[in-house]
Amino acid sequence: MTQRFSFELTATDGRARTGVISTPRGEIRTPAFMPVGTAGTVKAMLPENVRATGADILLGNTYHLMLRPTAERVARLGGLHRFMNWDRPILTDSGGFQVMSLADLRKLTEEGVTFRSHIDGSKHHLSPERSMEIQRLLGSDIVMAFDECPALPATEEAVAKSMRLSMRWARRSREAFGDRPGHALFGIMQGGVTRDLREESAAALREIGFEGYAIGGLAVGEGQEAMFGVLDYAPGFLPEDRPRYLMGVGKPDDIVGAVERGVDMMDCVLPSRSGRTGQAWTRRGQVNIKNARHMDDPRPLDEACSCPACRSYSRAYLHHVFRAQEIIASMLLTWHNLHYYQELMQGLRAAIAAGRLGEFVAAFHAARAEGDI
Ligand code: PRF
Ligand code: ZN
Repeated sequence: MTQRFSFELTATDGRARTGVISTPRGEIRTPAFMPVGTAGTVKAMLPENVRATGADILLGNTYHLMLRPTAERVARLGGLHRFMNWDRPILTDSGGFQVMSLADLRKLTEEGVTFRSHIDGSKHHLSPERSMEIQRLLGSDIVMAFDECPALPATEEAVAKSMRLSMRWARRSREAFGDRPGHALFGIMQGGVTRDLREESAAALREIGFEGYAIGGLAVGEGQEAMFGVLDYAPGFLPEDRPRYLMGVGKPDDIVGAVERGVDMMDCVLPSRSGRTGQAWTRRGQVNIKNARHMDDPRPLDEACSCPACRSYSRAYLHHVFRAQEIIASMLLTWHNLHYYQELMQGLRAAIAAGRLGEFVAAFHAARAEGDI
């Protein structure tokens, strides 16, 4: 192994950080946004085009891939990187979160969770040990510990009980993961919006020891103000010299607020999913390309954007192909959205490195306040 997993911070501005995660499959510039490739594809995009938007790493899902085509089959075919034609780093989520939101007839015990597939009703089991095995079979570079994310609203007592189960599962995940040079295991903090529980969870994870630490259990319906409230203290409970990953976040303004509060990595289906539903994200906020006001508009989505959708097509064309349900509508809008997200991350990284994050964030909010052209 020529290159082990490592994280180097290169600059900070207030609580915000910029740096580089090094892995045998390449570097991840932080703060990083990870496009979601749930089932072995970032929907509507070729991997080389996802790379062209500026992505250093993709997210894949244990839950979806274990059901179809199965982790064992992916392993026989040479692993997920080769299977999906993406040779850079892949982070895989551990499955528990998706079981709770997607699967049928779930049964949770100390040992793990039994459930039925949302695809064909077949019966399956996940535990810390099985999740580690699946993520190893997939060939994931960054493996997530197996956790439970309680559905909100929940009582503080229920959140505490769930968090403590997740911390026992985190220890079992660490033991089952073993020693795999070049691969990383991240622990996941839980504890809802309760400061003491977040602190207890972080202490438990630090005691076990991980290559990186995720903040889970947020963006589950609590609202941005409550989420930022937790992010005002939670990153500070985690080791400074390890990457911090905020799971499942978010909208562009969530990302900016999280980076200001010391988050290094994020993932979200929003840019890819909303591309397929006709929503574009630009410097000036959200644009719904379905809207009739675009029907005769010869201008690009964003004249300052250098993505293929903005360089070569009008709003009128994007509106037309979306209304006509042409596949190119999903392709172009997804490309634009991923490009916009990665340009935002590059802007945040450069601003932190220059000690000008405050100015950058002020300009970000000012452009959005102007609204769409
Ligand atoms: N745990 C895991 N995956 C997740 C979450 C979590 O809490 C979230 C919460 N936003 C998104 N994805 N394992
Ligand atoms: Zn564009």
